[in-house]
Amino acid sequence: MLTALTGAFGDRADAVSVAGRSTSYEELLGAARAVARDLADAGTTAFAVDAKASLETVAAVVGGLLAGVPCVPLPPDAGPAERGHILRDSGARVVEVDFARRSAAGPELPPPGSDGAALILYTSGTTGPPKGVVLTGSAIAADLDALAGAWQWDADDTLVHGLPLFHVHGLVLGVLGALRTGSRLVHTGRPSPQAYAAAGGSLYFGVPTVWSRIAADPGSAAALAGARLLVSGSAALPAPVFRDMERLSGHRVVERYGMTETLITVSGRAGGPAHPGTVGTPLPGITTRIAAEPGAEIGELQLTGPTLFAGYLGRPEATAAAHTPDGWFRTGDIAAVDESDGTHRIVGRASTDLIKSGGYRIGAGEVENALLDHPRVSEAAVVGVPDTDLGQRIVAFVVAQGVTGGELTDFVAAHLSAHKRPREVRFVASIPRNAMGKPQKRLLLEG
Ligand code: MLC
Ligand code: AMP
Repeated sequence: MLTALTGAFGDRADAVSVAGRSTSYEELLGAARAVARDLADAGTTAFAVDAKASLETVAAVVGGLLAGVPCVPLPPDAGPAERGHILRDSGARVVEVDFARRSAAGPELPPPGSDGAALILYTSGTTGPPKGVVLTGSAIAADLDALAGAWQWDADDTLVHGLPLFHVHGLVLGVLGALRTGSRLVHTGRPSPQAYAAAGGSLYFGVPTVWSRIAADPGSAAALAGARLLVSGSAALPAPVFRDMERLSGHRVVERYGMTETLITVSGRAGGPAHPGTVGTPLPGITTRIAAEPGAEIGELQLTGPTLFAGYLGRPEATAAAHTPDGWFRTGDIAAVDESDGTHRIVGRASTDLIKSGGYRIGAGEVENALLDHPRVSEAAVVGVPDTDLGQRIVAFVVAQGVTGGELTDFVAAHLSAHKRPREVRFVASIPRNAMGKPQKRLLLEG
């Protein structure tokens, strides 16, 4: 998977640059070997790293791949509830990396075809705490090769992004993709419009919130005119943002669709058509189908292919429930396919209890449980409300006394992580429920 580290593309002092610090492939390999050696010596079976945007995080992930030990990247601001759950559930040992420690020798690159768990990424479902998604090296390699083909992504590129390093977008595509294609990587630390504009890259990744903020800053958008390809994903790119980016930068942003469990499966192509509201066609090796009611054109998107996860860690029932009896993965997304050219359109999600805010996937149930842990809260219902900046923003309806909305927001941010905090708290006398006791969230929103 780590073709760049084999010397296939030569070396340079600034091969990988993260939040203002640069390193060569040789130095990165040395630091990763030191991590790999420690993992092997300690007999570690899974390890966790505080996944700040840093060279240490890159070295840790690469070290895990060298040692064949799965890495669990922790959101760096995860509070005690989220962090404790992830560490207990995965059994991972927290490892600290000193990038200055280098090892000349160590476990060599694993032979092609070795197929253990490479990453365990925690992601939210509609209820309960996040589940560990087990991704193998071969699934990741298959996805990156398919994307390199679709985007004509190679060692002549400079990839720029500023996305978090504990999810598929920033870590798998944004770091491992660069190390497999040999493209230079510039991680901007934060994904600000000014940092993207200053980076001088050829290939840019962003979630829609990032593109929307760039489109609102015409100077930064215009500075991307010299790039080769701008790619959006992790949530739907609003049509006005697509059009503003085209007007300001001359680029029609290419959209691609994916999930933690499936990696990226559907995408537009470099040089191919790009239309707002569409996510392109399946990547080579991926087969999709729409499970629609008779006569309907939209339905659940289901898929198969070599990029799919190996299961939810320790949860065979949840893994089984995520598949159809004939073995297709159920995405939970509602989609439509244009019969003339196979272009896919993501129309929405089957469940309103999975929220996408700023490209982060957040389970309503997880935020509700955190709110209910507050001694002053007796009932809570959490929804995603349309938001021009974030796609959806988290709104919490609570029955509570003697506490302010700000205090509840801070409570969730501190216990889970900042991006799971409600952006708005509404106090209500009661939560409307159906006969089963399930909150009727639509009534709350209409009220
Ligand atoms: C504010 N902050 C608080 C707070 N209020 N912290 C604690 N308590 C409070 N009450 C702080 C935050 O910590 C942060 O600090 C700052 O305010 C800004 O908050 P934010 O929510 O982080 O920033 P925001 O501007 O809303 O973020 C927008 C964003 C972010 C686009 C930068 O949403 C983002 O990075 N999204 C990317 C998500 C992603 O990569 N998803 C991919 C999933 S994979 P500080 O100091 O930290 O700034 C996937 C597959 C696929 O979906 O298809 O790709
Ligand atoms: P995650 O597991 O965080 O990767 O979130 C996956 C979800 O993000 C998918 O199930 C979709 O709902 C959503 N998603 C990803 N890419 C797109 C896209 N291009 N358009 C619409 N939704 C998307």
